[in-house]
Amino acid sequence: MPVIESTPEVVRAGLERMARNLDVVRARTRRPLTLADKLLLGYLDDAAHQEMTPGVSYLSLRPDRVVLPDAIGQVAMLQFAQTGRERVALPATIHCDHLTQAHTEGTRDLAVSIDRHREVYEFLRTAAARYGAGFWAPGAGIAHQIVLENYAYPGALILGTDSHTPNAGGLGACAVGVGGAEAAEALAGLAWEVLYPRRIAVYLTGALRGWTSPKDVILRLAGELTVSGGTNAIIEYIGPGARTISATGKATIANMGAEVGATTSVFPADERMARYLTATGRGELNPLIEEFRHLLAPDAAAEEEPAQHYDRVIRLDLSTLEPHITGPHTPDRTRTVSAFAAECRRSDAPYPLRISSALIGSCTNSSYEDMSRAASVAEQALAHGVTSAVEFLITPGSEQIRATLERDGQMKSLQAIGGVVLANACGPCIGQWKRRPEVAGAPNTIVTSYNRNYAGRNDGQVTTLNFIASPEIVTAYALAGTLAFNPLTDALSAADGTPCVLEPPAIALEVPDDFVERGAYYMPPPDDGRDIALALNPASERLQLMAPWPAWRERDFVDMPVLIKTQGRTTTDQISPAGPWMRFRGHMGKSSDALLLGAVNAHTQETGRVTNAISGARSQPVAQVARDYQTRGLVWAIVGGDNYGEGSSREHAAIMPRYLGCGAVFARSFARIHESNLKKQGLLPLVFRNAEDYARIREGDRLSLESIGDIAPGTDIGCVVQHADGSCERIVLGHTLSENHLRWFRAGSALNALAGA
Ligand code: MIC
Ligand code: SF4
Repeated sequence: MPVIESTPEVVRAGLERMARNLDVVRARTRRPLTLADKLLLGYLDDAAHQEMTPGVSYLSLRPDRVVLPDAIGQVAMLQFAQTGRERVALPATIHCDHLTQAHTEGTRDLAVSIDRHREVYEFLRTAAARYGAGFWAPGAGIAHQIVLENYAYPGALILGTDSHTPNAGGLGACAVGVGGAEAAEALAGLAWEVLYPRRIAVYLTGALRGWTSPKDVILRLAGELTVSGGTNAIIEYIGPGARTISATGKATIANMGAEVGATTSVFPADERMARYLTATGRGELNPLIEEFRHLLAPDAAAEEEPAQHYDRVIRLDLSTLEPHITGPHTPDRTRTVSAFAAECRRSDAPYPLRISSALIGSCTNSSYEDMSRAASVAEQALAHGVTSAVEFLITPGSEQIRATLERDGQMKSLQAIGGVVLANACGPCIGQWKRRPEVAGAPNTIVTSYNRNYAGRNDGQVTTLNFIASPEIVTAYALAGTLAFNPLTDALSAADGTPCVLEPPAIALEVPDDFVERGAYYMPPPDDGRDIALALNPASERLQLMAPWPAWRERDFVDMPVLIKTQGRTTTDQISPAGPWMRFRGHMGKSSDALLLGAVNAHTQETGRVTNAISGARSQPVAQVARDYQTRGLVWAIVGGDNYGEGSSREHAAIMPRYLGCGAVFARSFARIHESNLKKQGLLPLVFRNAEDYARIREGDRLSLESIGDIAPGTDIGCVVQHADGSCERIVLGHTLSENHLRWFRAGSALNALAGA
């Protein structure tokens, strides 16, 4: 059984394997390697024969570990159970983080959540024990933070069933978000397949100062790259500026690479990472990292002349970077806080200026350094008798960091201005947040240090506008209570009525000498778990065993009704909403009722409602219509716009359509993880060759794909669009299906193909 901890023996074996593989790769490529090249090609399953063209070849890799947060981890384990394997083939951990509610405060919320979700936690606990994975109980913290504290190290290749898995890039790991089926296959011992990403270099110079923090690096870049600019690319942060950022600051940047769609983000190994490893009790890895440092940084030639070796180079001087704020509703709508204050002071200011809540922490921003800087702002305010003007909530990323901040006083300062400490969990970041009655349903503004801000994300209310900034900037906004405040220049009113301008936060320690022990939240698996029964009640409404999807019936998809043509951006949050639906993540029948509930119907502009093309009934919930088509034996299609399925690795956004009888998804383009999830579940992701063809699809159209059996890698496929008025036209679709992906499609899913192999 694999050792779960990243022990020096495990790490050495991994790095030595990398070195061997890279020798083979170098002999074949004879070109300087970027860091991303090393971190991926070092893990090749077959370095001697692998095709290696960035942006074109699918790489077959052997990852080091798999991380399974509960939300998608449930489905990953249900799918792993389908593979018939006895034990996981590589180190894996399950984390209970997404389901925890944020209604009152941490201790109470945690107790209620444990009770409410007992059934799911029991399933995950028994699945971990039976199959040989480690189990982190509710209260331990958010998976990404726990991985950083315990498992990540420079050079590791980590898969996680969550789009923010790249957080571990802060410690030099190459960590990639995947769907549950992909994770289940890796756990079953199969190589993991990924499109060899393009390489984007962000060349950093200078050093952060004043109010500016690592968060601003990624907020600024999100504006430049947009939500799809990183698709199928690895962002590599190089240049002297990279070394000036703490490991946890790097983690924030890497975490939010998900917001620009990047496969992952990586940093070269450096002394800041060594410092974090030491503080988290893993200093014994440092000599090893030192020994293999040449594998953990780009070749000098690549760093010296990045334009020659990367597909795109963005230069950023940290010394001149200003604090940014982004939102609402999209992480790439970004500007400096100064420009934002000016925007908000205009007489036609577009947002409610009064802030209803300010939230700091989450998997993205709850490090020792982050919270120390936020606490420094709070302490300045306290000295002037100022406290938070609004509800101020703190979400620690883990129990280890929470307890350490409590021991060292930062938490006390944050509480003294009115901060309420929530559970160490996702809570308000993922719709588990219960708003106060006065803001329930009302248009309102929140500021957070989280990473996502899609409509409805935090509290299920599309009327909530979420603006994202660093924890210290969010704390300053909390004190002012209004968006019209410029934290850099404006004065707060002190208790005695005098004006007080906040100083930039004091320089903070990035790590303490040591962290408080992690507590008794971790359960290693027994040596042999085969006798342990999975806790899964067949009558449960929370969990349901998954049956294999039917294989393709070798019939063309003809006359497919279009279930919905979505308008604008369609995120996984819209295809498969979280909030109250999180409860049903382990039960496909139940969760499918929410299919596309948040998506906007391009024909009617309604959200989550469509016309039934057969019965003509208008304004029906999407899932109801899908079920109707399914009952009539019709295969149906979805039509989407650009970057369809952006956001999370939420596999339900692919499983739910599959469960209800979808055959193909047509879009102008796809987000990486979602496209891969569709393929894994045996669906056809197809892109309009001519982007304008999206506009040709009208309400009531039926789509017929020409000869599915002839689809081959790299070939286009025709489709006849039959309009309701009897006219028809032909459009052409492209795809990225490889021979292997087509095998999954024919078998009904990747897991079916695996079982049949
Ligand atoms: C998110 O941040 O959107 C989530 C919730 O963590 C998702 C995972 C999920 O939906 O289960 C993600 O990032 O992949
Ligand atoms: Fe949890 Fe939010 Fe982080 Fe996703 S982004 S893992 S929901 S804290």
